[in-house]
Amino acid sequence: MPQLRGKFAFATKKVRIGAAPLAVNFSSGYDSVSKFIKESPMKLFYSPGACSLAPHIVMAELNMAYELEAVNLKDKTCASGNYNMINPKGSVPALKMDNNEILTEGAIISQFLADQKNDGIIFGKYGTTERYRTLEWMNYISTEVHKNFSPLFGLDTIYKNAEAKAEVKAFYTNCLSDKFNFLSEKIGTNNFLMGSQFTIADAYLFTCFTWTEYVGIDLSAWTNLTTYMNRIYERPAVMRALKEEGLLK
Ligand SMILES: N[C@@H](CCC(=O)N[C@@H](CS)C(=O)NCC(=O)O)C(=O)O
Repeated sequence: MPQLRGKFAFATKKVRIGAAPLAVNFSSGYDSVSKFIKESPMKLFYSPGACSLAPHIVMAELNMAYELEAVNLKDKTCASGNYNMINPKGSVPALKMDNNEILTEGAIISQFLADQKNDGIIFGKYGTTERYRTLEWMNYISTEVHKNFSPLFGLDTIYKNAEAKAEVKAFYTNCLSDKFNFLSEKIGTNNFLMGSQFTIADAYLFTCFTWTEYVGIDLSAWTNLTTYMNRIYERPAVMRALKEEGLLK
């Protein structure tokens, strides 16, 4: 498994790949998603190694034209200025769609991106069981895996008391270990979460697994999961996304 660098500081670099000046339309306008006026490539606001890596991988897998803009999550700045003006939630990812509206929530951004191609490969087509099974995974990863990592990232800043810090760390590490046991059993010897086909759910789970070393969880305790991780690392689109975020040595 390649060593990742950057240590997911969620943050500091300002990278812009072919970024055009941003003209943001702040209306939510979710109902007008289908009425795109193709103006400029979509732009993903990301922080290196953060959960924004998942939709970044999806864009690379789909081989779509896209731009990237790094966000400093500590001071909420990016090349376009005050990130809170772009995404008032203050978190990454955010996607500037090609009608200039902003879409947030990583799990939804990935679905939106896959639906642009709508070939049913990395996300099942509307009405298929595959689509809802993939969504079932997306929801599980978002609520049970991703969000149980979050407290581990803030330990040093939140807890000054070493004992409290250790207790919280043990609690969330155990919690994640339970999820990893379940995932290991479900993945088994399959190539991906959905069996033989890589989907948007794998992009998301892979992203979460890249955080294990940083939070001190040894993923090698789950052989199925390290095999799964290595398989995903080898995908050209994944390597591309990691390189674009400056995470590959
Ligand atoms: N509900 C959001 C949460 C995204 C999230 O947790 N982003 C983290 C990075 S992985 C973040 O931006 N944290 C900094 C902050 O919220 O200030 C989603 O699922 O997209």
